[in-house]
Formats: sequence, structure tokens, C-alpha cells
Amino acid sequence: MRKPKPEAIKHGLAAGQAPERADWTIDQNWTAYTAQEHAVWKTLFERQCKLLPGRACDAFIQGMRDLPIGTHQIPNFEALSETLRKRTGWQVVAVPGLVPDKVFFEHLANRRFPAGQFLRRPDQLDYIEEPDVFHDVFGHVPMLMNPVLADYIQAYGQGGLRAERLGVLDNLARVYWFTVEFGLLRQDDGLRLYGAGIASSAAETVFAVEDDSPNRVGFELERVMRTRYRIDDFQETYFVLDTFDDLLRLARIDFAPTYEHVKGAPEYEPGQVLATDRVITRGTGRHHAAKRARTQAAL
Ligand code: HBI
Ligand code: FE
Repeated sequence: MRKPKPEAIKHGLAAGQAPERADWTIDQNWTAYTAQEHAVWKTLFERQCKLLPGRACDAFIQGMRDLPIGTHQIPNFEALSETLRKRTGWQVVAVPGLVPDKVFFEHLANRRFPAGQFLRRPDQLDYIEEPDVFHDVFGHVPMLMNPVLADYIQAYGQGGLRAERLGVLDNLARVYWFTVEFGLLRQDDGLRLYGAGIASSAAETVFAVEDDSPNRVGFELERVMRTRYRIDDFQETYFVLDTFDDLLRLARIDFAPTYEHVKGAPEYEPGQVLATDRVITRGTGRHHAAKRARTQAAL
């Protein structure tokens, strides 16, 4: 989960400190990772490897298998990029943490995935507000091995540069959020996750796929563009693709008419279910209701 604006957070960069390079990339400096950091990676990796079979989509599992990613150590971005380039033309570049939107989109538009160079501390296993190497590499990189997602995320980068100019970045960011970060896919053998924010979180892996609390609704572009999302807890609603080809169509259509159509239209709350929704599961809302009750009690 992330704070809304990268400008507010400069992980590894003291507030106001200039980035080393204009594109905010840094060296991964792989040899500098400590034994403790490799041990934290091992803990996170092994925990997710127990949870993902039967919950992650086939493309995610296959992508992970085909990459030089293992339990014993933090992956080397050079090695990842060598495999990725051959498969989908992508590479992984190291950054200190969240980078400004424009920089982020520029990288994606050129098939460079900016991955956090830092790894969370042992006391942050379950929650971290910024994308670290585990979220970015374990969560995102396996899906970059899938040609459709690889094209879609590049198109998102190109679209992001344009959306910023049009002033509709928030709408587009929601499309990314409810697909690349928190998307679900319908497979013949059931619903499966493909979103990195779910894949890199032990608790949300189970919650998103199996819990009766969240809504699960068929993906529809305008509906998603108008839906607010949470950055501080599990999602209240997950959007479901029937096939990844739905994303390919998305990558190719011109969003401008939809931007126009949603401008000024009422937005939807994270937990709202619409009469026009293709409801796959209507959630009980139990998780977030209990959290609201705890918050009230604490006041
Ligand atoms: N920077 N490193 C990094 N990773 C992100 O996922 C990221 C970012 N900057 C901006 C951003 N995401 C979002 O605000 C855009 O998708 C809108
Ligand atoms: Fe992410």
C-alpha cells in the first residue's frame, strides 16, 4: 500500500535531496546487501511460496519459475533483466523508492521497471508503505514475463505521460491500481490473483482470493476510473478480468472519450456495489466494518 504522492516520500533520499540521476535510477549495488537482508528476503519468499499455489494465476507462477529468483538471496537486477529482455523486452532498474509520476511513466513507457533497491526491515514483514525490492521484484516482475501484461504496462506508461498532460492522472492511476496492483483473474479452476500488491502480501493473498468480506466485481473501465481505492488496508472491492486479453484491448483503446465521460461524474466509494456491476461475489464487508468499529472505540 502506498501514500498517495511520491513527492511526500523520499525513501533513501532526505527531503529535498536531489536524485543521483535525472531518471532517479541508482546502482543496485547487489554486493552491499547484508546477510540479514538476504534472510528477510528468504522469510518473505518462503512465506509467499507456501501461499501462492492455488491462489496466484498460472501466468504468475510460470513467470516466477522462468526467472532467476530464488529463496536464498535478493535477486540481482542484471540477471533478471537478461531473462526479461529475451522474453518481453523489459528490464529492471533500481530506484531509491517512489519516484515522481512523470519519471515513473517515462520508465514504463520504455519497458524499464523501476524497482525499489531497499528491502524492508525484519519488523516490517507485514506492512510497508513504499514499494521495496520484495514488492517490486517478487510482486511485479513475474507478470512482466507475460507478453500481454508486458504490453499493457508499457501502454500504461505511455498513457500516464498523456494523462498527466490532460489532468486525469487520478483516473488512470485507478486503472493501474485495480489491475497491475490489485487485480484478480478468472481461470477455469477459479479466481486467481495477478496484482503485485496482493502477490507480495501474505494476508492479502488469502483475503483477496478467499475471504467472504470483499466484493469481487467484473472489470469495467469507466466503473474502475470512478472508484476510489484504499492505500492503508486491504481493498474493499477487487475487480476481476475474464482474460488477460481484456487488458490488451484496454492497452489499445483511446482513453480520451472515457476521460471526458467520467469528468465531473460522481465517484464511487471503495466498498460500493452498483446495480450495473457484474457481481461475482458480494462481500459481507466484515473486515472493514470491524476495523471501523475498532477505530470508533479507540476515539
Ligand atoms: N514510483 N518507484 C515507484 N513505484 C511506483 O509504483 C510508483 C512510483 N511513482 C508514482 C506511482 N507509482 C503512482 O503514483 C503512479 O502509478 C500514478
Ligand atoms: Fe507496485
